[in-house]
Amino acid sequence: MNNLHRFLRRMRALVLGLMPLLLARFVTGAEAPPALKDVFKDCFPIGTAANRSMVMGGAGFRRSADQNAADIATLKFHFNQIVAENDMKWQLIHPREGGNGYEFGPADALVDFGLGNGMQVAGHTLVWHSQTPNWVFAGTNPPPPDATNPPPALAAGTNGPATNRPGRGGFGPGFGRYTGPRASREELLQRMSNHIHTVVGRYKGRVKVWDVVNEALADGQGTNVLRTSLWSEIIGPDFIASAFRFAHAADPDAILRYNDYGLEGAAKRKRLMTLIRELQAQQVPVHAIGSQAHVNVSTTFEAMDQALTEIATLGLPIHITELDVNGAQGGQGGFGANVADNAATTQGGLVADADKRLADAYAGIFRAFVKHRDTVKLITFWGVNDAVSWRAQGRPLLFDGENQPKSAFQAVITTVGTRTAP
Ligand code: 9MR
Repeated sequence: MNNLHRFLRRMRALVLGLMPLLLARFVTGAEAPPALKDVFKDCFPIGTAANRSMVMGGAGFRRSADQNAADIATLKFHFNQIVAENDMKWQLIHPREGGNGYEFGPADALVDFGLGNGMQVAGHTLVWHSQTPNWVFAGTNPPPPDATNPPPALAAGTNGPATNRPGRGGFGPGFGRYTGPRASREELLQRMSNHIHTVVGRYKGRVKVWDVVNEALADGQGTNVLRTSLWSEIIGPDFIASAFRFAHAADPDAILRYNDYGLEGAAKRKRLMTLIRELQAQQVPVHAIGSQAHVNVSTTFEAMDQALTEIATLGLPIHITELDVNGAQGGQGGFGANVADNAATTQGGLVADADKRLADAYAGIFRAFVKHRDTVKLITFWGVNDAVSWRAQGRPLLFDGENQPKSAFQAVITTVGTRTAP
């Protein structure tokens, strides 16, 4: 009997001692996952958009303080590049006119957090039709007699009458449909110059890459190259060239990106090629193409391969800037990323077999990134996990709301093995 008791006591101690290990294995299903940044270290940095609470701590939008702490741990473990999801947009960093009109706190915190954790930092975004306060476009003085408003058209800009007029949400929630007296071309260029010099100048040498102009291309099947916006209407199509020249003057060492969505589609890509070739012909300092890649679970290796192959002919590095893969039924029709359309593209529930579809799509997409690793110089996800994603209902990321890696995570890390000699 004593022997039996001794044996049972020993067994109990053994089981209790092994419990943490057994539990860890049971909970995670395997050993701790490898860090994405390590898996792809020979290919490209792996980054993410981050929100304010992740770099400042505390509770976040839709997240308790504990959940936010877990999000931060995932961010630090897996990613070696970071960009502010919102805090460098004009509306947030420069809400009021004038030198005292800036709010740098959250952007400063993001840059400090990124550099403090050994991450590369990107800046998003300097000039965009959305999330720009009305004061930027408002005329404060009557235009001088020689003001050019409206301006001359770009020679090869091929912009006919507008087909992409700002409509519902055209300039972003709460900042749209500015209908008051407009600034002159000169006045708006001056504001753009002040903004870019101040923001880029502040982070010079620390923010290495900037989205200088965001989403200037038209959508749809029309013939216009550019979207009609207050920028294009007041300054003219050359607002793009001016923005890049200002940014280059503010930090000659920064990598300057043109950033847009939907480049997986032929019509949008054609517009990109036209725009960038024209900027190149004019010696405008565009250094990289930012392809947002807000794609969906129907996206194939072939589609991504073709897009990257064509974009690469511009001779510039490609950065994947806002990657997510929408699993919602409403999002399977295209690659758009207008904020105003987001409700529709996340409706209808998830597609059937969503987890597997997501894993298959990510595998194909990453296989294409790895194949094009000589051109694709950066991959940035648009959020750390599904819970904080702008498309949360489409469950578009590699980690679930508990920061557990999904099967898409496993699918992605296996693609690194598809590297072949160039
Ligand atoms: O994810 C961003 C969301 O939190 C904001 O409400 C929205 C408007 O500022 O912008 C989202 O990010 C967009 C990015 O800045 C530009 N490309 C499309 C992204 C998704 O809308």
